[in-house]
Amino acid sequence: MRREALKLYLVTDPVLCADLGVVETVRRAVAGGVSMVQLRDKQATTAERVSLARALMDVLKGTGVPLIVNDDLEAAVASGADGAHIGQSDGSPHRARALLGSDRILGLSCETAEKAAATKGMNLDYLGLGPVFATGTKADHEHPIGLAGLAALASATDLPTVAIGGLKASHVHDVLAAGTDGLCVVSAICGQADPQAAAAAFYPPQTGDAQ
Ligand code: TZP
Ligand code: MG
Repeated sequence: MRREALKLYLVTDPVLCADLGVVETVRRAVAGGVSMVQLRDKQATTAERVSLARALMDVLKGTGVPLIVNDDLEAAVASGADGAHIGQSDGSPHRARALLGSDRILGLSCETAEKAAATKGMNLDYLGLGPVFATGTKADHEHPIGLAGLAALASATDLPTVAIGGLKASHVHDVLAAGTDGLCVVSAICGQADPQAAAAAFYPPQTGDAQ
């Protein structure tokens, strides 16, 4: 995968997206510059995830924005999504890679530098690092690592990395300066009245940029 795909990684939340819906939220957020999308729905069945993933792939067609499915390897494969993301307690990355095949993207969450360093040889495409800050979006999240912790985790791996947890547009500079490739967000875009503007706020055009 391209490292640049991690610049602004949107993780969907069906509750926060209830007003517009997940599909419309993604459509607008991608128009605002989201570079990768993860379908995350803890309550859905595999069949429901497959169906939503297919609807999202329709919206993403031609944009070059990859679709990743959280946790559910079966749904990732059955839907034809671009990859899957797993956490430390979601089974072995080796098994996930075997199920996904070599062409799909596989990401893993890491909360400590030890876990990030231990990913060598796991055949992963990227690591999700965090939570950087405390967040109400994930009830059972690990202790926040802060920006200094983020820098320590990022330097423990050569893999592309994306930071997650309590991140807003105002954090872009600090998170990239910590050595990561981008920001992964839920509530900064999901549930916002204007997801396109919310996404565009992360990387506003610089003066002199071509329009
Ligand atoms: N994993 C670690 S923190 C988190 C996940 C899924 C939630 C991040 O949500 P938000 O709203 O961007 O803080
Ligand atoms: Mg998980």
